[in-house]
Amino acid sequence: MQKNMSIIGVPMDLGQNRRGVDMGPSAIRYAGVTERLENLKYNINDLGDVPVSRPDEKDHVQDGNLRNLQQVSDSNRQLAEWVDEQIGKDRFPLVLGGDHSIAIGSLAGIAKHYDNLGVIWYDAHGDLNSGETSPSGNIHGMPLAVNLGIGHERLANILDYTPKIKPENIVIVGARSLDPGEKELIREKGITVYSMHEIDRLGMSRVMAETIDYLKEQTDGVHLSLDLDGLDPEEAPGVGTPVIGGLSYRESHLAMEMLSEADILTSAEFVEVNPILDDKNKTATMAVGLIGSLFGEKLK
Ligand code: HAR
Ligand code: MN
Ligand code: MN
Ligand code: MN
Repeated sequence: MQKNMSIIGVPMDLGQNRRGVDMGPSAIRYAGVTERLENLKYNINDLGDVPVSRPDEKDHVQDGNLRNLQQVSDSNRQLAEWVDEQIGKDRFPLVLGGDHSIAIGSLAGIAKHYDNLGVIWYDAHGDLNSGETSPSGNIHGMPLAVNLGIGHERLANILDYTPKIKPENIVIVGARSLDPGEKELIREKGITVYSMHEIDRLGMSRVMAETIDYLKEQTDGVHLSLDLDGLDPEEAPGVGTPVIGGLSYRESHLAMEMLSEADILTSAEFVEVNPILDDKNKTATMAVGLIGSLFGEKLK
C-alpha cells in the first residue's frame, strides 16, 4: 500500500434532503482518523474540505428530477481536480463525505489514471438511478450510474470524459434496497451484486475472497466506495437513509482486513456519516475503526 496519503473532506449534503451529512468529514476527523493512520506509519496530508455551497445560500433549483444539479456538479468538478492532482503526485486519496453524490467527483479524478478501474460499492443501495428512474430526485442515489455514463451530462462528463468505469469491473456488496430501474440496469449490464441474501448464504469471508480474486484478475486498480448505511442501522445509526437487515460491524471489519491483506486498493472513500442522526459519534467512530483495519491494523 502506498504510504503517502491525502485526506480530502467533502461536506456535501446537496445530493439528498436531510441536513447534517455535511458534518460527516468533521465527525470522522474528530473520531481520530489522522492519528489512527499516522500510528500505522502513513504520511498524512489533510487537504481540508472541497468547497460546497450551503443549501440555503444560493437558489438551489431543481433541474428536472435532479435536486441541486448545478451545485452538486460544481463541487464534484473541484473534487475531481483535487483527487486527480493527488494521484498525479503519487499519493493515495482518502475521501471523506458527505453524501454519496461525491463518488461522481472522486471517480472522475481517479478513473483517468486507470484503463480498467475496479470499484467495490459497499452499500445498502445500488445508487444506480438516473433522473428518469429516481423515486426521490436525490443525486446521492445516482453516482454509480453516472460513472457508467448514464445520467445528466453535467454529472457524467466531469473532467470531459465518460464513462468512468465499466460495468464488469463493479462489485456491489451489502445491497438490500434496489429500485425497479436499478434492478433492470443490473440485469442489463450484468453487474455483480452480493446482496444481503448472498452474504447470509455464503458468509462475508467467501464473498470478499471471490470479490478480491475477481478484481485482482480483471482490473489495474481498485476503488472502495463505502457507504456507512451498508452497515446495520442498529449498529451505525448516523446515516440519512437507514435500511434494516444490514451488515454487522464484525462482517465489515473482516471485509476491510481481507482487503488490507490482499493489498489491491488504490483509493477509498467513506460517505454518508450524519452526526446529527448519530449516537455520540458512534458511526464516525466505526468509520475510523474500519479505516484502521483497511490500512493494516492487526491484532497480532
Ligand atoms: N434508491 C433511493 C433513491 O434513489 C435511495 C438512495 C439512498 N441513497 C443513499 N445512497 N444513501 O446509497 O432515492
Ligand atoms: Mn450510497
Ligand atoms: Mn480509465
Ligand atoms: Mn446507501
